[in-house]
Amino acid sequence: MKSRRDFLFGAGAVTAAFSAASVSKVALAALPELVSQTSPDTQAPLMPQNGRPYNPVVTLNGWTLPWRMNGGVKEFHLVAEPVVREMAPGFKAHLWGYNGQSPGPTIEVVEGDRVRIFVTNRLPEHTSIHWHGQRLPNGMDGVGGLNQPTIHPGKTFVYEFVARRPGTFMYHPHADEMTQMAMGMMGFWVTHPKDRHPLIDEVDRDFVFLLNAYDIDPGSYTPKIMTMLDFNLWSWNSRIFPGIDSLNVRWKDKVRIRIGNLTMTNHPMHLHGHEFQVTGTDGGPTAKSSRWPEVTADVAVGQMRQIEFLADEEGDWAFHCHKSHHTMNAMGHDVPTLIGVDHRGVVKKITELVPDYMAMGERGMADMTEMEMPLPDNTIPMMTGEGPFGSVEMGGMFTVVKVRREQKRNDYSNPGWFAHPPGTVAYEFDGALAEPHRRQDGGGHSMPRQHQHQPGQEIEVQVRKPSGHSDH
Ligand SMILES: [Cu+2]
Repeated sequence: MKSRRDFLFGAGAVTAAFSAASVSKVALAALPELVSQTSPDTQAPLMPQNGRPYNPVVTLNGWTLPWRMNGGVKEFHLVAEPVVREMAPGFKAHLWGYNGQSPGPTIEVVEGDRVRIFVTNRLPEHTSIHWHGQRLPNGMDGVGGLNQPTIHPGKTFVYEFVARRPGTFMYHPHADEMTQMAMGMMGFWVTHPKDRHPLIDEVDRDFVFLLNAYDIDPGSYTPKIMTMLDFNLWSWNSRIFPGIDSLNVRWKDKVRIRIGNLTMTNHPMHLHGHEFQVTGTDGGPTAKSSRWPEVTADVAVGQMRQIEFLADEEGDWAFHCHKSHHTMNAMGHDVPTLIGVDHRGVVKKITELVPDYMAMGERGMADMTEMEMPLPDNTIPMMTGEGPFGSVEMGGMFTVVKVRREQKRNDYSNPGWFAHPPGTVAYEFDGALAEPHRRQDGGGHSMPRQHQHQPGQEIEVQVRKPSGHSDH
């Protein structure tokens, strides 16, 4: 666990240097310190040093932005800039983000705080920031052209408002939005309640992350910005499994996970081994009478959901988007299904021309996890991640919630793999298998089969369906 001091002053973690190229000395002196972060590791919660106390959140593979108090106002400094984000070990993407990373740092405040945010634009084009879900004066809402002129490259704008209601929010540009969100510009915002709130429970662990998606061809570094739906990297906080940290909790902890969706499709978020309740949306905490147990909650485009559960089952529990192609990494989708196709003959002919050619998919796709085919530079196999029993065969929007008896309170470190008590792991049956009984009465009693198939005259379906892939 890193202390706040390590977090703020650790080697390489912080860049206080400020390019003076575009800002005058006077303006520079008035700006809060610029804090930047480039490590993709989940940073320790930022314990509040002043202002009203609260229990801070943990941003998955991210961090919380420090602030300074100035005459009773909490001042933050966001810098919109190109960043390099390691999306998984061995795979880096050239994105746009804030303060060194995509997504930008989480902003945490308390209900009733007056907040002033300086936004410096170091992008090659204009931008703005919309504070998604906040009650604020219209001129602070950040829609370029509607509420304010856009922030041109090199300029710094100031947003100021009172964080009026507690809840879970996001920030993102509202200028050239498709490009800037496809490039990774977004961040999380949490407003903690100032007193005990009848609909907001105190929890032991409070995690946040954004769902986001990119279209980066294998071997390249920059997302395609014109993509509308057919993204090929499905990520949480611009990380893809196995680059997504596990959520480490103590047995019997009350756990909250806040999820925001800034992709262009919905994501049914599914937790194994526990039931949770949706306790909040972007509209605020939900009424208790509206809550019911779930194991999957859909998070639609532009929505926030906060889920809560009692972590009362020990183990390593999968937590993922239930759209199965969102747990795969970069791949081409325009390929016919080859399961059951014997293509040994054609493979022999092709390898005479293309020595590296490899047949794929004739027994399913699991072979892909161990395939030895050379990958282009700067990409990642589409399913990967080693578990204690072998490959997990997952990529993208997947991680593990680790529930441990021996985990210390407020200790977020990874406890390693779960040690299963003897006799609690699925095992191989090695007895004799009986021949199955097969029905002999055709289509059943109400609709008896008219003709029996003659041996050798079985119908074989040869239809190939179009395999286009564009809808999510
Ligand atoms: Cu999904």
